[in-house]
Amino acid sequence: MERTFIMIKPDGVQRHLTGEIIHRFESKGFTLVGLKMMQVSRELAEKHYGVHKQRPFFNSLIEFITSAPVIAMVWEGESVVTAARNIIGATNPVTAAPGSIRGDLGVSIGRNLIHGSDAIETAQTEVALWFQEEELISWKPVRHSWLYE
Ligand code: DAT
Ligand code: MG
Repeated sequence: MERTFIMIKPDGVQRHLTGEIIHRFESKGFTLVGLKMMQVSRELAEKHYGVHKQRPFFNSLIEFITSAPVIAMVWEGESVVTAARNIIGATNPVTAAPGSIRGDLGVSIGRNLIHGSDAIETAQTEVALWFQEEELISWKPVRHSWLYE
C-alpha cells in the first residue's frame, strides 16, 4: 500500500473547507493514517518547498504557508500518490479540471488550497519530514474488500 503526504494550506483552513477536502479523499476510498493541525515554522516550510528556492514566488509562498494553521495528513491506498494528484487538480486553479479540489474551489495559483506529493519518492521524503513514525496509525478499514478485488 502506498502512502502520500497531503496538506490543507492556510487558505483551505481559513475558508473552512477542511471537512469538504477530507471528505473527497475518504469517499474516493483512501484511508487516513495520520492527521495534525500545525502552525508551520519558517524552517519547516523552507525545507518542504526547498526545490522552489530559486523561483520568484518562493518568499511569498513561505509567507503564505506560515501565515495561518495547516492540516497535515498522510493518506494510504493503492496508487494513492497519483490518484491524490488527480483529486487535487492542476497547480493553477484557473485551469484545473472541474471536479478536482482546485478546479472546484480555487481561483488563483497562490491560493490553491492544498498540497499533495508529486511522486512516490517525494511522498516518502515528505511523510518523514512532517510526521514521526509513531504519529502514523496502521489500521485495516472494514470496507477494504469492497474497494479492492
Ligand atoms: P504543486 O503544488 O501543484 O505541486 P508546484 O510544486 O509547482 O505545484 O508549486 C508549489 C506551490 O507553489 C504551488 O502549489 C503554488 C505555488 N506556485 C507555483 N507556481 C507558482 C507561480 N507561478 N506563481 C505563484 N505561486 C506559484
Ligand atoms: Mg509540487
